Amino acid sequence: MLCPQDGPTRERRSLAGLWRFRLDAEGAGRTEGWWRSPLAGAVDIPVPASYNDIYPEATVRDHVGDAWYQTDMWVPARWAGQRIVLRFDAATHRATVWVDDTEVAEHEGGYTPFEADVTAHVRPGAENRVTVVVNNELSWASIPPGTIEERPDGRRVQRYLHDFFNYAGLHRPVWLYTTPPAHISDITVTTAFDDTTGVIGYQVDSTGEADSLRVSLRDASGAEVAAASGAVATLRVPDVHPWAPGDGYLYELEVSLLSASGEVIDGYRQPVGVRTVEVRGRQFLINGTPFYFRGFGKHEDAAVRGKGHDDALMVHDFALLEWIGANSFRTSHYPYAEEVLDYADRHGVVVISETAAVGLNLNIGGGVFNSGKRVSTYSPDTIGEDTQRVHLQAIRELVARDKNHPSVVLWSVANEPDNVQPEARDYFAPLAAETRRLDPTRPVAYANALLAPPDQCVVTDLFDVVLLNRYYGWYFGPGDLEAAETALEAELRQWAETHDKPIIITEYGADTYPGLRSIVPTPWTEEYQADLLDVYHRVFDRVDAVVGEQVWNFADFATTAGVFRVDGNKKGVFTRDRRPKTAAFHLRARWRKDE
Ligand code: BDP
Repeated sequence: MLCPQDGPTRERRSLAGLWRFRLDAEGAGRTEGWWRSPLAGAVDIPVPASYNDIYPEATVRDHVGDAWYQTDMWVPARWAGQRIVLRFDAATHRATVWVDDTEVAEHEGGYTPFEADVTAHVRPGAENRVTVVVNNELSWASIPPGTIEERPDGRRVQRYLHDFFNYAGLHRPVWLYTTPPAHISDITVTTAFDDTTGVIGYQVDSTGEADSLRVSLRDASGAEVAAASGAVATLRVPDVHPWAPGDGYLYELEVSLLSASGEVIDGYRQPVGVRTVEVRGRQFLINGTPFYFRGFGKHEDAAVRGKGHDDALMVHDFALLEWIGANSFRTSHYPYAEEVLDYADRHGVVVISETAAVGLNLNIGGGVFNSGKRVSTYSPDTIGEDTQRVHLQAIRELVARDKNHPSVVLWSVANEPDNVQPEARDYFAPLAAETRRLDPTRPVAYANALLAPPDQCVVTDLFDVVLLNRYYGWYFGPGDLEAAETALEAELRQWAETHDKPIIITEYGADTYPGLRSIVPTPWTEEYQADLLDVYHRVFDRVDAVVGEQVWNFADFATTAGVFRVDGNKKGVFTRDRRPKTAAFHLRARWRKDE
């Protein structure tokens, strides 16, 4: 799926700013037709942002149900004759959109874009009303899943099994943009090497009347290095400059749709990073060279804006990743804004791109394990066919959006699902197969929780890489780092012996209250977090199959209230406002030791 872009044949307008907003817990707006007129009783709401923390009422923060957004947009008169598209980069978790009185789009899934051709519904040279109803309810048929508890006093409370706050709203930019009626609708690029020559395959999909198609590949200085014609072809670039970790070198593929007289009907510029990814035995290779992941699981999370995309925060976070010596991160636990992937592409940061399938496990709730007997996760009334159908669609939309990003080297189809019950195989086999069918160029994985050691997990063989989230010394044996070291090493060796696959530790860490200090090992102190990371690192360095370490978490983040959480999850190496804890300096010393 192509991002909106400005260019000689295309123009885009951001609809960022203050919109009108009204909560609708009763769902009255759908029956009363609130899209038909200016929203009554509306307040201002910023777009993009989560709405939850903007106003100081618990009814806003904990709202369950519909929330209405509305704005008026001027469509330039000069756009007459163009194809006009309304695009939402994200509406969490589902939305219906109207332009004036006409419904133009409906979308399920809170972290991938959707758009509608609104040419027939807007009036160029006039003001048009856009109304969006965003719904944040989680169910067994949503990704992530959840349930709603009806309280005797009439309140509806959203319950979920993941450990981050259920922020909702229009989290990412909204665009109105044009393409010519005949236009380029999609581009797929694959890259390989033939010795030092880059081999770039492309496929262009287009819609409407055109005579021919031309592509030109330019290097970073703007010089043409290869050209071809036709919708599908291969380009060869001698002495190619590869995209590599730490070297975000990008070429630009300019695609032009031409008329019979050679006039450009539509043009699109697609950045291209030439790199390969391969899993060979217990190694993860980028451009044929073993790669070791250093970094974090992150969240899109900050004060006030919640999960709202913010360029200032994004650039700052990347600057901190560089400061600390990280070369990678996982988009735990949902696809991040595409701006983040563009930035990672341009700066050579490696990304594990994850779907929003988190909490598919009735035996863990937000990192906290059920005690006693295991319950059944997969059933017709819980994680079942409906969940799987929505999950498959989430994978399709993720691959469609991220397939051309060189920074993305691995798909993670889920975080900590129940992978012990036999039904897990039936659930995951089609997901792994579909991900591979959609993208044969990248390995596929899922993040495994401690409940499933290698002899009990029934799905590891379906995937290419073992991703492990481990909490020895925290949830298991809190305070006992010696026991943690022994147990971690024993388990990692067991994985390495059972499976000939690389292992990335995608989570390890400890909640840490900034400023709490202690001489003796004491959970929640800054020293304990730093010591725990040091212990894990010693073990990683002793087990060859470990090809990566991603600390949980980059920064403290908001989550559901509970006795295990002090104003959010505090496993951040940085606080929520991005101040370093002691562990940050330990990581920096390790990750930048060769500099
Ligand atoms: C893991 C989850 C992650 C949690 C973390 C924790 O993958 O989302 O935030 O535990 O408990 O189980 O901090």
